Amino acid sequence: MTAVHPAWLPDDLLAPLGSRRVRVLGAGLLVETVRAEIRRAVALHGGQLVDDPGSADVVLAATDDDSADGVEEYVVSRSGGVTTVSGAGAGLLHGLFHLVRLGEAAFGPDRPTERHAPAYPLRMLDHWDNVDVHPVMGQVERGYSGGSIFYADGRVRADLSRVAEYGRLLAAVGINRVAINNVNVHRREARLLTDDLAGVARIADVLRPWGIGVHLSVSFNSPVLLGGLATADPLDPGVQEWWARTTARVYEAVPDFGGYVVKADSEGRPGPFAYGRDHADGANLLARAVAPFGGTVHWRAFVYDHRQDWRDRSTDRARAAYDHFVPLDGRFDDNVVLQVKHGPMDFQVREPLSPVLAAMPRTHLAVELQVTQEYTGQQRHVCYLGPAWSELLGFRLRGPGGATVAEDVGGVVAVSNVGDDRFWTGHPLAQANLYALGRMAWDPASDPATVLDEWIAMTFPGAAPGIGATLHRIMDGSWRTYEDYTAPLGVGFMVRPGHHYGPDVDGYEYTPWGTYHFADRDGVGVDRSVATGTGFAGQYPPHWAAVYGSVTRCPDELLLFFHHVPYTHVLRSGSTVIQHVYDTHVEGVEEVERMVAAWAGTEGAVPDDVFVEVRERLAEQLRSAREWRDQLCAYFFRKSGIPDAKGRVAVR
Ligand code: GCV
Repeated sequence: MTAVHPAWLPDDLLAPLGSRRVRVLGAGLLVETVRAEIRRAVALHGGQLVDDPGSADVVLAATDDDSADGVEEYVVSRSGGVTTVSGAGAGLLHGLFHLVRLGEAAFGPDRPTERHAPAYPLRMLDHWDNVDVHPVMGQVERGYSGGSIFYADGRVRADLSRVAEYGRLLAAVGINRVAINNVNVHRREARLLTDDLAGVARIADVLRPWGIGVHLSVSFNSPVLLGGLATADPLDPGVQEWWARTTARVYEAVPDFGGYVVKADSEGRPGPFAYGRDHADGANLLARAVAPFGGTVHWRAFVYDHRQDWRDRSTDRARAAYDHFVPLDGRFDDNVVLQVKHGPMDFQVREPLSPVLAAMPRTHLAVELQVTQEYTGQQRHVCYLGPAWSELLGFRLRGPGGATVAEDVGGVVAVSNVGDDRFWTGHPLAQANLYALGRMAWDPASDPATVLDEWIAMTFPGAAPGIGATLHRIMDGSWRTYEDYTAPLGVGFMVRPGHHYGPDVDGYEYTPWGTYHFADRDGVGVDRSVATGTGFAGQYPPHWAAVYGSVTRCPDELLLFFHHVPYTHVLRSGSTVIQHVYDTHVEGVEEVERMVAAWAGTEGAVPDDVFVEVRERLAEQLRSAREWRDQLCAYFFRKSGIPDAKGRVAVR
């Protein structure tokens, strides 16, 4: 078996630190992790772990006793030829990885003192891993990187060394929590809460030294499913007592357990609606069970009617989260975090921001992102998502001059893209998305292009000159390229139902899951204006309600999300809708052709295994992009009867 890929922590990267004389001061679990990292680095690169204060080139000093809950900030300074990092708790660990990132630059001339602190205490990954292999979804739901790193053969893995390596990678980018099972909690996975606590505790033991806390997704129906109760009604004293008792046992096994993640009344999962209760009743039930132990409940706002009738034009999936949750603002307990998908739909390549993110000032909110590329090429396509996340985290949902989304929320949660694949993420370049997620959750104002360069420099430290620029060229614009050759102008969901890979313009159009484009012979798009449509545009604060509600002011990239327009409608760009479809699809494929050619030029300059793996995946990306182009262009030509003004698109 080939060794697991080191991702952004290859041994070579430790050379600047590992070749020096390093002193580590302090005691405790996380300081021991720092010491072990230094031992590893100096053993590889000829340096030394020293005790003598006079002989150290580098000092890593714990400023307080450490704990996973501790303050995470750190300070780096350089004077008199000595680089010093100090931090309490996980801060020292983050500071260590900051030195690794800086490389030789950390040991140059004296530097001004730098202070670093995360934007949020909550920087979390949700794993959609099943303990068993699900007959339809496989072991990792929407996973494109092999099986689970946590479970094998129907139980928590006996050998968790891969999880320890994962913890190290996550600590190096600043992630501090993971939820270790699928939010779609099936019967077997539900039992993690009760029968398999020893396994959960072992995972927590392995991640704790990396400053990472463990959370569990639980079924709202657990009292019935696991406890044999007749009801899971949140207002039933027996149910409350069951959760309190069960939770106390969890904390006995895992004293620093993070809390529960819940998907309720969503896509068939059980929830409070069955008992005539609302989501605040449901969330507070669990919040009160974890509160005595300092735990948190992550309650997902992904609630919509997945059994709607496509003939009914008044039901709009986009409205659902706001309609369900905004009236509950102020009713959630203090240890509830409402976890809101970034868009009102479902992780499409382009969506507006969810209006919920600006509408619940009395509720703790976290924005949920998707690192796993369900709708963005399933890790067969290069699609670097840093620019998309940067755009949405920096978006001023309350209007110009208002707070950014990053300022409005209290944390970032993202669905992980990792599996037991040798490269961790299937596509080797998809590692950059996990890296960027961690870095941007730490500092949402990070420039995604800089983060990309950082990832390239760390992952390919020995690459020949110029290779970094080539990789940058391939990856930096790849999200917009993906958008170009797939669904146009914000319309979304033109994917094959079920697995969601590849084009199918009408795939979801007549299903119970929602209706997405309403294309007919005259035009395309969903009217979500207040005046004539579903009214969704009116859920935004006044500035964006006015912009999105206006067919002339709405940004091009979201036009079809908010309006139904003729194919001849002239966009703000000056192009017509139909010509835009042709242009972006033709140009998107041309861009993928350039990506393929650029990658060919890296042969011999990046490791062979990475070269071959990426080359094969790019070949599939090109095939798939052409398929998207041909289907989309043919579909809209047939609907509109208007040919490509530039004559490039075949009339089929
Ligand atoms: C875990 C989408 C995905 C589902 C996922 C769901 C969710 O609908 O296709 O696989 O379920 O989102 O976020 O809960």
